[in-house]
Amino acid sequence: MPEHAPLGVAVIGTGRMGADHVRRIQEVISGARVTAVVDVDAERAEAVAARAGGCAVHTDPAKAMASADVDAVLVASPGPAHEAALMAAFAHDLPVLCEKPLTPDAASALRLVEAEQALGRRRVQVGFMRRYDPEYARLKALLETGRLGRPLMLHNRHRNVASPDFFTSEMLITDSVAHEVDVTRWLLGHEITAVTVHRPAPSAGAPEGLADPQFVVLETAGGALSDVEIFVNCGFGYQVQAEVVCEGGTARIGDAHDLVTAAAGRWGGSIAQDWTERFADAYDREVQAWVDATRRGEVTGPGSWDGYAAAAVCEAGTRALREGGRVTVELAERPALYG
Ligand code: NAD
Ligand code: ISE
Repeated sequence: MPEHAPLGVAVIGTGRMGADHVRRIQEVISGARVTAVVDVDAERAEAVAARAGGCAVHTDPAKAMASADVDAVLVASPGPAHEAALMAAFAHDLPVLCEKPLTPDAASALRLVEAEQALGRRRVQVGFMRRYDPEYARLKALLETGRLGRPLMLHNRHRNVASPDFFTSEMLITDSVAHEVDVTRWLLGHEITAVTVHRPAPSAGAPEGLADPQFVVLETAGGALSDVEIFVNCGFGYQVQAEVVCEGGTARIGDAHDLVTAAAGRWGGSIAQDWTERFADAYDREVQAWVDATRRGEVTGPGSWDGYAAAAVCEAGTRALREGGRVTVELAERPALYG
């Protein structure tokens, strides 16, 4: 890639997230352009390419990666397809932004960590976009000052309006709580060592057989506890909130993300309806940071190790959900490549 040329990006998977990332690269951020889109559904890819002003369309990720105008890859296919896409990107020596989860299970995530190590340098940023959300970033910066003292507890609430048809009870953990797993590791600065999952009586608003809501308790190596209310059929809105309780005070985010009005004897605002609205800024900052770092020849942000650690914690979580009780997290040794 010539020094000042925009980064040519192949976007793999043109569903909800992939199409939004294509729009973001073409219309919102700087320093990159979409040179190829890939989807097993050719018609969907064609439609997204047309809306993006035209680019190459493929159904095979490896074919797109072989193109001379593809400098980097954004993976937004479903989790089970990520391992093959990342292995192909490694084979073509291309940097990658991979939507969460890195992969849906710990064994495949560890294979990617090992393959990246064999390359001898980091190539992957994982799409844990909450690290780029201005509210979460302020919370992290405050904790880093040490002004509130040592964090003791982190309380998280994660609510979605409704779950998609294919959602299973395990996916509340692997697809949704995966975000709080990353947030807990990042904010508290320690690995998660054990998981317990409580199952309140399911909501009448949840599909038959879905264990929704769940209450997940994460234990960390530093001794702090992190709890997560996950409720994916709450019906009323998309809410993500976090409160850290420290020795010398508390800090809380996610209460009001919008305009508050007062009129006719009432006050209030609106609640976002999904992640594309609540985390719009975070996705923009995430993709811009990835493009900027890639153009400098660097990899920043959450990486393969973070994706693997989250997968290992989620695996312990799904076992705790199935079998009950407290399940310890089995984590490989952290390779030097990941600091
Ligand atoms: P989606 O089902 O809307 O889109 C997935 C697309 O990938 C579909 O068009 C499908 O045809 C295509 N696809 C399937 N297998 C493929 C393959 N092997 N190669 C190329 N394309 C393939 O899904 P989505 O909601 O856009 O989710 C995509 C990814 O984004 C998932 O990893 C999901 O967990 C993640 N996600 C992240 C967030 C977030 O907040 N960061 C939110 C939603 C989804
Ligand atoms: C979805 O895949 C996401 O990543 C969203 O951020 C999360 O809120 C939702 O629960 C997941 O299904």
